[in-house]
Amino acid sequence: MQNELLNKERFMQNVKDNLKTLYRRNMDEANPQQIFQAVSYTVKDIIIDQWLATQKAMDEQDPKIVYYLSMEFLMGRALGNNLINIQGYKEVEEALKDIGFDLNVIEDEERDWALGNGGLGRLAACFLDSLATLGYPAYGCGIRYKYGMFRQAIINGYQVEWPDNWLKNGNPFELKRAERAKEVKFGGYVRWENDEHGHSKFIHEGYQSVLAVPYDVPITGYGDYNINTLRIWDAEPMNIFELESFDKGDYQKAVQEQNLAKNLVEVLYPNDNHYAGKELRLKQQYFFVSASIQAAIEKYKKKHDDIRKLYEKAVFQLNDTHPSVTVAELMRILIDEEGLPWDEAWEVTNKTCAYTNHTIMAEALEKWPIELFSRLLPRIYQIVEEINRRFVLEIQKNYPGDSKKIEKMAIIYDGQVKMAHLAIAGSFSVNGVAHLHTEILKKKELKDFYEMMPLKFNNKTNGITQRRFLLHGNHLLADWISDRIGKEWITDLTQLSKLKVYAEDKKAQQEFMNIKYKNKERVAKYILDHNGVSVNPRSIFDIQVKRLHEYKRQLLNILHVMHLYNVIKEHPEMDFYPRTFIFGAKAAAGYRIAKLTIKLINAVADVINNDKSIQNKIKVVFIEDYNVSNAELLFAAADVSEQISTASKEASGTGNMKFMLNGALTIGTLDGANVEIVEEVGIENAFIFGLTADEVIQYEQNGGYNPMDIFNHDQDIRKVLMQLINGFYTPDEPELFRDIYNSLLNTHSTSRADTYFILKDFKEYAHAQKRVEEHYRNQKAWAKSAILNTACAGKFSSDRTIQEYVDDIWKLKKVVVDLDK
Ligand code: DL6
Repeated sequence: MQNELLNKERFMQNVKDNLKTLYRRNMDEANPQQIFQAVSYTVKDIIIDQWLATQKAMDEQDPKIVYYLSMEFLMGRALGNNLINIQGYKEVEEALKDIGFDLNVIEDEERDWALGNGGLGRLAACFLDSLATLGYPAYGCGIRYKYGMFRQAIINGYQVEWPDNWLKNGNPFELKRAERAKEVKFGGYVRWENDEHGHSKFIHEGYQSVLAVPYDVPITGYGDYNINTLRIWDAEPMNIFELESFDKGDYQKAVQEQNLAKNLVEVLYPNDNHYAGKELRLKQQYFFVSASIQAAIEKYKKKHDDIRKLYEKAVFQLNDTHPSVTVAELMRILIDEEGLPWDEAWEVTNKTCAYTNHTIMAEALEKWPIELFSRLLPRIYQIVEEINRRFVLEIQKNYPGDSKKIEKMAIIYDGQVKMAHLAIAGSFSVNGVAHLHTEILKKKELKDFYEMMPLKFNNKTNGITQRRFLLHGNHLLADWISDRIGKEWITDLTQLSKLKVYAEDKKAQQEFMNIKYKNKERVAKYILDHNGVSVNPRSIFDIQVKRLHEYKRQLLNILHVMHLYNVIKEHPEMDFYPRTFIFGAKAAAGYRIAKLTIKLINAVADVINNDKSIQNKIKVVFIEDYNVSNAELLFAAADVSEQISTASKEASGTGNMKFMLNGALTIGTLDGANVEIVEEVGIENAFIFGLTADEVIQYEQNGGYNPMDIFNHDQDIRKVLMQLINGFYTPDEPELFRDIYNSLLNTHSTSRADTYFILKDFKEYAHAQKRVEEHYRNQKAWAKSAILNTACAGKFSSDRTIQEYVDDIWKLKKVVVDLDK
């Protein structure tokens, strides 16, 4: 076996032994789920020594550690990824094949670890993979939600949400660390008391507690792998066995604490780029932040006496504002528990916290009513008040007499606690996630902060891990690449540029397109099995998979499909290259217009897919329950990558990078990281259209534009829009899509008509789609562009992103692990 820790015979023997101890079964009696569990435990056994060795090396070398604090880690499945990273995938695949099992089928037995919504959570997962691969000491800190991102079913064209009971069969990779549990307190009141030395001391009383219990999950790096840890916190009642409290008549409190623990980690909030303001969400935030910071400080104090130097050994990266209560929690511990004076505590906090902004969408900005915040976290609120008082003084010093600045920048204002402002004030670094996004933060969204503290601001363009999204997701292409340029790309993605010489090589072009074809066949089979729709792998696979959000403009895509259908119906003789439009998206459960858009896509699919007269020229497919695992298949099979957000709205995007890596050509706006993708691959190898970010911002500042002008003058668009309200797609309910129609044209709603400039960009989008078709007809030209997309994707590895975080923000040193020690 490639990995010397893996010996085929021993591995299979261990699988058999595990089957016996876990299920009292022999191999020939076991079902795929049982095999999955037994194989996973065997892999864990292999990993565990290296995990121990990494921990030991960390203890000895005492490096600075990054704690990546995130409400979301969208990990996907672990088994395949671990096998890839310990370099044993093919060997285990063979070993299982020898006894009649297909590793793919076994992998399908694992439920996705869907502890995240979309881009932000998946980025965190990619970062963990890169940190381990590069050998940097890191902990991911998050929540062990009992139910992750809901499972989506499509019933009668509508999204239906099912609970994601991902832990139903147990999680073979996790380790419960009960001995590391921490108490987290909510509610109550605070008072001050003088201690025996006359120092005033803070007393918190009447609170409810929960016990935060960590579950550790190994994060394998690739190759000479380090094993880092993802620590996800579960909640248990503090006093479950303390009958004493019943004796005191405190039955009520005991029950409340049990309920608190039960509810706290029950479910992930399914909102992406949208803040719902729920009390439980703030509880979740404080819960995992408090437990994680307590654990980090405990670890630091094992080896160090001087808490004022915490920042030399720890950095807390705040993944968006969700964990920004870290700033105040750290202050609390430093002041109340470690006895530091305010100024010293503030200096330590400021040198230890760093904040990443992931969105400019106003509705995603977290702000909590003072009433709720102070009731739930009374001591934390006091600290935030004091941080705010001092921050406002600083603003006044910088801008004497300018009350507008205070209005715009204060942490507490208008009855609300503004979490982004707290994060910025308390951090030494503030970064955006793509060049354009960071510029918009500096020039617009966070302009005042940037002007007052320019040195804090920096950009870190996102990245993705090639181990999951090429090596695991696209075996055929991965092998083809390795045959041509060797395997270094697996840990150094810039090596892909060596593929450029193949872009015009006829044989290479053919092989590349053949691989794409095979991957398309795989997806065609998936679609037939799951949707009952037969699609032609020779058609252009045009894919838009991401969360459903108005700004991502799935609506633009489907309106254009409706337009194409009209054109084909009107001109049946027209030469039209067959196209399969594939969508995959979950809508937040309460996001009405997004859910209606899903229904529209499915209604259009029903009509078009069943219209024999168009001879299969268009097929429309909605992939149910889009998730990390089926995403891997889709990226590998895409010809066209739809990245069509309203310019300025998508902070970065990471799906765009995954498609590019797999040789898809982008049709997109100059938004987020699309800008950098085009810089790398050349505009001639992508299809760029639409308003620029500056133009969008300009329109927004002038109150928008009038979509009625377009409706009145453009017959194609008018026809499509009328089909939304004349029952063309839903004859039984002609009014079904009225709200979508209204959102584009009208008037009835309080928000601007066509907020996301769909009609404004429609014509250019349709034109760009024509260019796609023309380009695809020239298979050589297309193959050249496709190879170049893969060859130019080197920049978009999360290894590069992590190295930039390390160099500019975290200042970490690699841990050297010696397995023989
Ligand atoms: O940075 C990761 C990812 C970006 O690629 C997406 O463009 C952005 O929309 C997403 N942001 C969020 C914000 N959620 N909240 N809050 O998911 O981050």
